Amino acid sequence: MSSINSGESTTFFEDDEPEEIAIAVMGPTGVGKTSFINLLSGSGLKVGSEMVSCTSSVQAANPFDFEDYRITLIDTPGFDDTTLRDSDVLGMIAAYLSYAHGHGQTLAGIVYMHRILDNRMGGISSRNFRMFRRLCGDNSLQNVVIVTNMWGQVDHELGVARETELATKDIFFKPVLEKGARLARHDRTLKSARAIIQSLVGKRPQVLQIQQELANGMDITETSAGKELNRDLMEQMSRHKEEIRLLMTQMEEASKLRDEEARRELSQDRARHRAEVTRIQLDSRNIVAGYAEAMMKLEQRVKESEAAAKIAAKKAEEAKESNLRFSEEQKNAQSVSADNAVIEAKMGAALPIFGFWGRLALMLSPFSLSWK
Ligand SMILES: Nc1nc2c(ncn2[C@@H]2O[C@H](COP(=O)(O)OP(=O)(O)OP(=O)(O)O)[C@@H](O)[C@H]2O)c(=O)[nH]1
Ligand SMILES: [Mg+2]
Repeated sequence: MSSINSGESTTFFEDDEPEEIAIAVMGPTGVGKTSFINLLSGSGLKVGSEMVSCTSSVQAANPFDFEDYRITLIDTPGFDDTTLRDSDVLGMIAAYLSYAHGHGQTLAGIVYMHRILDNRMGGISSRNFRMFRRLCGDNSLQNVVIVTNMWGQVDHELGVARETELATKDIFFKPVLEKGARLARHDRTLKSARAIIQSLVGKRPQVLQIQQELANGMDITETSAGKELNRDLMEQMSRHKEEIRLLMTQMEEASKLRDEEARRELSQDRARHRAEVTRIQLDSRNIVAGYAEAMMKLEQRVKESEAAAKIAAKKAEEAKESNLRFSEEQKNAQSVSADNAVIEAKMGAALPIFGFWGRLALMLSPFSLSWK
């Protein structure tokens, strides 16, 4: 602890307390975001397989100390999740960021993950990256590291050639690298993960475009990310509609030729595309509601956690007092409920200790499996 003596009074400040910062991790589903976060923070957030999406909400890992900082890593679901609608993913990310900004908090950095084993920036990768660009805007790119991983799964020379392509082509990462983002490799070791974090700590936190837009009173559909999602959904829909038109022409021909089997197969195909059109329509209509619902749930859960923490702390205090009063036998009988109260009270005790990000992580953690 240091002190400043101003003559009349002495002000003490905690210069040995780590500075609290938050870093978000984004990228397509299954790219290794949660694994990266667990490695650094020692958390046990659930990791998925390559086939099925795993992280279904914005969740924060246990804060960990790194040099002079206490870091909270924020895990996010990817767009094109196999179980969530894109509108819900946008809603959850936007709500979390907007809530933080509303409380005067900004991210110190963002890690965007990309699998080097993907032989090109396919549909899912480029959609996620476009959404990421719209969420961040240009001003916060200084605080972005694009991380390539899964190097062990490609021939090294091929990986290096892909990395060069990603860094030098306009359709890939070149435009963001020119505006201050950096490219780094992660080889699944703690050393490389820490080097990535090292390059972000100490950066001046920046307001992201989506935070600024929502703070300016924009509706989520008016934000760049909201517009991009809608545009993308409409594009997907017109592709399906085009397919449906084509299939209908082919069905007519099959009917003329009395080829019943071909007609049935084409009809099944058409039903599949029609189902996709309905799904996309619902997703598009859900953009406003998805955000509103995520924000409402987040605020409600923070409120509930704060209230529960207060009650739990009081209960634990009471249990402690009554334990002291009762005989040894009575004390034993009470110990189970007292233990429960003590566990619950840990949250009550911890809430005032952590800073904003740690508190938010703690408050949402009992509920973080899903916001739905
Ligand atoms: N080879 C290799 N596999 C990895 C790496 N990181 C993660 N994986 C594997 O990739 C799969 C997905 O990892 P997750 O960490 O769940 O990926 P995620 O991005 O959080 O996925 P979602 O939560 O679905 O968005 C798991 O089987 C991991 O074991 C890596 O650096 N190298
Ligand atoms: Mg995950």
